[in-house]
Amino acid sequence: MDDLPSHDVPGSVTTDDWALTIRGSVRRERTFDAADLAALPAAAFTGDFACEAGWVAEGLAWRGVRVGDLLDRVDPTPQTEFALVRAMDGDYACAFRLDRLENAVLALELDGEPLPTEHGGPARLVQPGDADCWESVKWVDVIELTTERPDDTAREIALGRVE
Ligand SMILES: Nc1nc2c(c(=O)[nH]1)N[C@H]1C(S)=C(S)[C@@H](COP(=O)(O)O)O[C@H]1N2
Ligand SMILES: [Mo]
Repeated sequence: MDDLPSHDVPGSVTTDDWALTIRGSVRRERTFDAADLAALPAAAFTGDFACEAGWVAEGLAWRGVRVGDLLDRVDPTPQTEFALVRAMDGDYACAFRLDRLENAVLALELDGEPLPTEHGGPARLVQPGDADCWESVKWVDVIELTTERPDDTAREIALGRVE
């Protein structure tokens, strides 16, 4: 594979006792720890990752769980149409339509190893199809389901770095 460029790990990223919480417009809010996720069916795909800034990392093998499998377990209310995927680095968050997020993978491994913290470990959102680079949220810790499109920051933060 071509390596992903390494970016700094912000100080607010903590991987000890990490868990993912899914909350908002759901009937059964839940927190999944690493063991809970490991017990779910695995989802994997290999693809290239291209950043808006102009670089491409080829042939990355991601493995984790399909987000749709997680959402099934929290029972979203029928009015739920969107989600905000939040990260541990401050205000970074990305909004998705639910039908699109369902097909994304919450990656826990890259190229057969636990996902390195430098690349978003313990958990990073990855999209098997076309996506913008900022939609691949690193250090995911909360998914908030909503009925209206939530405001987000990811695109602005990412493009602010590209200029
Ligand atoms: N939480 C979080 N996720 C993020 C970002 C970020 O700043 N914070 N940057 C995004 C952008 S613009 C890119 S190109 C990739 C970079 O991934 P890498 O650091 O593994 O190369 O992460 C994406 N996910
Ligand atoms: Mo990017």
